[in-house]
Amino acid sequence: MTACTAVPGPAPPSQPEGWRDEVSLATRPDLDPGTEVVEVSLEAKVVGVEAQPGVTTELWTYEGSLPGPILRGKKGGRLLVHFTNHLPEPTTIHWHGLRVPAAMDGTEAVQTPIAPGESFDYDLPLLDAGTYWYHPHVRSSAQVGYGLYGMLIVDDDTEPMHLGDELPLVFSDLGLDERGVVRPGDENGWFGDYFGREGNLLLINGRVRPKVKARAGLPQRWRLVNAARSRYLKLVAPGVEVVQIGSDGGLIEVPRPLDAVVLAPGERMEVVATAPMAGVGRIPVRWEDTDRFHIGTPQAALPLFDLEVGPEEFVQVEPLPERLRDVPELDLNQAVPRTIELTEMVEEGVGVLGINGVAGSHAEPFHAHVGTTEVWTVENRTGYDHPFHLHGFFFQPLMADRRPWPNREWKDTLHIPAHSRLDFAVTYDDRPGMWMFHCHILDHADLGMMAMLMVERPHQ
Ligand SMILES: [Cu+2]
Repeated sequence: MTACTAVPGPAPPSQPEGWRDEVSLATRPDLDPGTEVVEVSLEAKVVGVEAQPGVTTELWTYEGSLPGPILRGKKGGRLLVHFTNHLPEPTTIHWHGLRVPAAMDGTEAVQTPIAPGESFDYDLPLLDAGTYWYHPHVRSSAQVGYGLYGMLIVDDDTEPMHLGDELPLVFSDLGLDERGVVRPGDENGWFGDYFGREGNLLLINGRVRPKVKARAGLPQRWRLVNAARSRYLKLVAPGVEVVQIGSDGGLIEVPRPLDAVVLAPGERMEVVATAPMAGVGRIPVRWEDTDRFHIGTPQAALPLFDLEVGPEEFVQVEPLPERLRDVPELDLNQAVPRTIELTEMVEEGVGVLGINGVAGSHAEPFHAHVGTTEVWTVENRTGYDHPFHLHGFFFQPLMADRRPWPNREWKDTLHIPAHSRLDFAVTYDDRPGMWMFHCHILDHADLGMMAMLMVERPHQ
């Protein structure tokens, strides 16, 4: 606990010693002596990683670790990343969720991919506190599938309260053959893209079924990222009290109790998880199938990690505040409507995915203006689910009557169920340039469910 008190007394309650050792994530040394700027070097390279006990698998990594190191800065500060590519092919880094200048967004629309042996400096203003992640935006389904992803946290020193002992959790999967060799990123061609490749090995912070210790009754603040290329995450922790406190863009307004954490690829969530007093012992936290194809026969549940609840005595802690944050409601009076359809087509005998009937690779960009607010209607015209991701700007999901969700939050990735539509409102702040939007089942993006949005200053 970080709470300070002048009154001497017993030590504050704490999680068991070494409680998160098995899921620790690498960090990078800060090369800048000041407090405002965090400056790190980051290399992408191929190394052998022991993802399964006793089996070394050659993976594509940031700094040799799976996931990549946790990068961390402060709201109002800057993150400077000196990136070098030692992979066998070009790459970029996209900073998922950060409101960066367009030139720093890491897509091929704004930068030439960084060739093997070359370097690029990413200069990232940190405007919003929250849980983010970084990954390539070149051949992203394959490169993410090979191991390139990491968490990025932006802290807010003015956050009023201690919400729990922090546990960053990066969910991903890995497709390995029987020898432990990673499967080709383009395995099974368009068919693999169409279904979205799901790895057979489920990982939490790069480990198979690690152990996390917990003290009964003492909250843990889980920061969750779904970094899988195509797999949805439904996380079920039986008996554990789980309350959502954050979303893609930082804290939500009011804590929200959950039965399960559901994250589409690309989404983040922060929850406060409290192990129960009763049933001290091992709680298997599991992955469950969301049946994104609506087949009706979900896959069997799989273990993710074990929560080991120790016998320490229960200590009463402060309840969560009733209100976490104010998220301002966007003014929709002058809002411009925009309709986007997620579509599938057949071209030359194979299935192709697209936006408004056009595959991304040959689409003209959409246009929007700085300073305007738009209401997007995203309509999923296919028979399966897609997570819709808009680069560069947070949006506010709306209800069917176009009022905001009652418990407002900022999103950048939104699950759009099959044959359904969702509306959201977005205001373009002054960061003109070329942005992308796409399905975050990265195989679907590669198959064409991707488009560009040119945001221009008026009279430009
Ligand atoms: Cu999709």
